[in-house]
Amino acid sequence: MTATFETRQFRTLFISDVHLGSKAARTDLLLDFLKFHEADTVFLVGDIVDGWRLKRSWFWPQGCNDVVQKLLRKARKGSRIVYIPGNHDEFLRDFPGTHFGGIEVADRATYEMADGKKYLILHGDEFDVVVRNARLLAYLGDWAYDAAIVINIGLAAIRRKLGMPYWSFSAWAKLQVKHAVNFIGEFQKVVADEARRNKVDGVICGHIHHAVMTDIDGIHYVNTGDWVESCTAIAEHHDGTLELISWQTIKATAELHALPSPEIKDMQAA
Ligand SMILES: [Mn+2]
Repeated sequence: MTATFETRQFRTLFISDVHLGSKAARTDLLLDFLKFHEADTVFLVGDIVDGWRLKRSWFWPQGCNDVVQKLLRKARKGSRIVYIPGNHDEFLRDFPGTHFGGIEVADRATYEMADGKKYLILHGDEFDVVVRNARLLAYLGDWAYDAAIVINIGLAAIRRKLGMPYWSFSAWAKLQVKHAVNFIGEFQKVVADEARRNKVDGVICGHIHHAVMTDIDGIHYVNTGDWVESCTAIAEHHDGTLELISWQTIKATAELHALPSPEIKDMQAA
């Protein structure tokens, strides 16, 4: 049985890590989410399309088209849609500032919420190298940190030209199960540091498939999560308040309540 929902209207929606083209993408849930959630602006915070997976073997079921159509339709109906590429859809990084079908492509963005607070919006993979080599870089200092980020971006571009896949943080962190929590904490700290350096109040990113809204030393760190496992998004209300929406949980709960009660079932059976 399908539960029905009231459509919710937001100022902004933030979605990342859909991985269209990978078998794990929950296009059914995302379509459903997009149906019941409207916004003036939609930020796609990277890894929407899994270019690396598609390169290995083409997998593009109807659900993927439906998601793309739904987003293009939102753009046609007047939503501003900004696509910030991640490491899995880095083919789009060659096209910053371009538009396709009403969707803007940008490397990263600074965005002001309705309450005047400024947020840095980025995917987050550029900090992988710092997370992996945190101790070494802390020892070497600021110059090494900056150099490491530049080298990481350069190497990723070369690997991309050579057709080599990007190293995946989330896959790697999962392999290091025992330490995964530390890696996530380190990633969050590094991204919050970047926000601080950019003199903004907060940061919204994706990449590590770990949705959360938390304060890290005075910076509001927000992660959109993913549509592979957790099926989460961040929404900004018209007063600037942010909400973490766990669509999978909301849907499961609603469907549980939508089930006919045992008495009704008995009556139907009779
Ligand atoms: Mn990523």
